[in-house]
Amino acid sequence: MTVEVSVILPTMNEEDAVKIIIPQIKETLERLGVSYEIIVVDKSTDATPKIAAELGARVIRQKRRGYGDAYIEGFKVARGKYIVMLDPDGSYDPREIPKLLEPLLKDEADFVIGTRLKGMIEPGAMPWLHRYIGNPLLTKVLNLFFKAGVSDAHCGFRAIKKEALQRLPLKCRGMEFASEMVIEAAKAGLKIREVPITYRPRIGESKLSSFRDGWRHLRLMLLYSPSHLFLLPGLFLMITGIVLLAYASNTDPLRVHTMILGSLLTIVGFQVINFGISGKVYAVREGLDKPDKITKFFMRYSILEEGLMFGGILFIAGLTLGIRIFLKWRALGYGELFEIRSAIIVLTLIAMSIQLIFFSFFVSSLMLKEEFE
Ligand SMILES: Nc1nc2c(ncn2[C@@H]2O[C@H](COP(=O)(O)OP(=O)(O)O)[C@@H](O)[C@H]2O)c(=O)[nH]1
Ligand SMILES: [Mg+2]
Repeated sequence: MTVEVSVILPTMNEEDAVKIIIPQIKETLERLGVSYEIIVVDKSTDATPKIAAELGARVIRQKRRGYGDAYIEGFKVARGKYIVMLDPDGSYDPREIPKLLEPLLKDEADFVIGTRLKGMIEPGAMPWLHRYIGNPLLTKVLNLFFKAGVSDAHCGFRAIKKEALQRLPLKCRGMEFASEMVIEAAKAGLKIREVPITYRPRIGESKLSSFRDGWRHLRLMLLYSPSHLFLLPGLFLMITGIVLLAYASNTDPLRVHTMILGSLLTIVGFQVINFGISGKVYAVREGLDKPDKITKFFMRYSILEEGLMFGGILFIAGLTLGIRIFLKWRALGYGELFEIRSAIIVLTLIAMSIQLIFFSFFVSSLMLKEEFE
């Protein structure tokens, strides 16, 4: 018999909840008239797996830990053309499954995600910290970085076409899996549809740890988006630095303090940009990211020679200015000298030139594999 819908349920000590939820899922899908299977991926020490099996679910014992890992294991064995995901903890109403399936069945979407924030949140269902801070903030960052266009990135009530799911390289083992799935769906260009749903107080204890899991979502988004992590902050630092240097370089000698700050920001900003470009080129080489204009520019054979040339020019400029300071000092009979402002420029130029030279070698070495292929 072909299975149309696979419902995957991750469970960690949910014995009181699965008793209620699994029968509701069965009833809903039977009424909908589709063939289905219920897969419980379990990491419990209580009677959850036993109860689930008695209720007709296929129970897989999870070897590792984690919410993401549970789904990854569940996906491997799911046979349905459509996959439904939900926490079987009483917080999501299985009777809303048809609402999530409908856009898939009508082929209006590849991936459907519930939204609690545009739906209903019953009193006591979501802590204040998640409702007004964690969830909206992390969802905003996700939309800004990855243009996913969702209003509730952490909603665990989802439905997706199996064929679309297979295109997503999902790896996260923890709760941040929820973000990863949305990020990869957006990157893969899946048609994403949101459906307002109702969120109710869960039965049993939450397995989520607000700060640790919140940070894991943020960490993932930063690591997956080198341009937001490196390029934009790097550019900001460097531009601020250059502006400060220009503002302070040929006026009041007391502005050397401003120049020191300017020099620091310029050098550090330049370094952060170098890291960002290297990171992006690496990600493209490893197939984790698609090349954009910037990476294409840096992934050329001659980037080493060009980098060495520009690095050399910066170095010579710094050296020339340095020699001028030295000559001035010699003319003063190696006596008292106040050339700190020029010295700061020398320092900045030399530091940047050396960074640029080694950056060029580094980026080129990332592409060695390509050259020899
Ligand atoms: N198999 C498995 N399930 C887990 C694990 N961690 C959490 N879960 C389940 O994943 C679902 C989501 O966790 P929950 O505590 O409800 O987090 P919240 O909905 O974000 O508050 C629940 O059904 C949990 O029982 C795990 O390590 N393994
Ligand atoms: Mg839950």
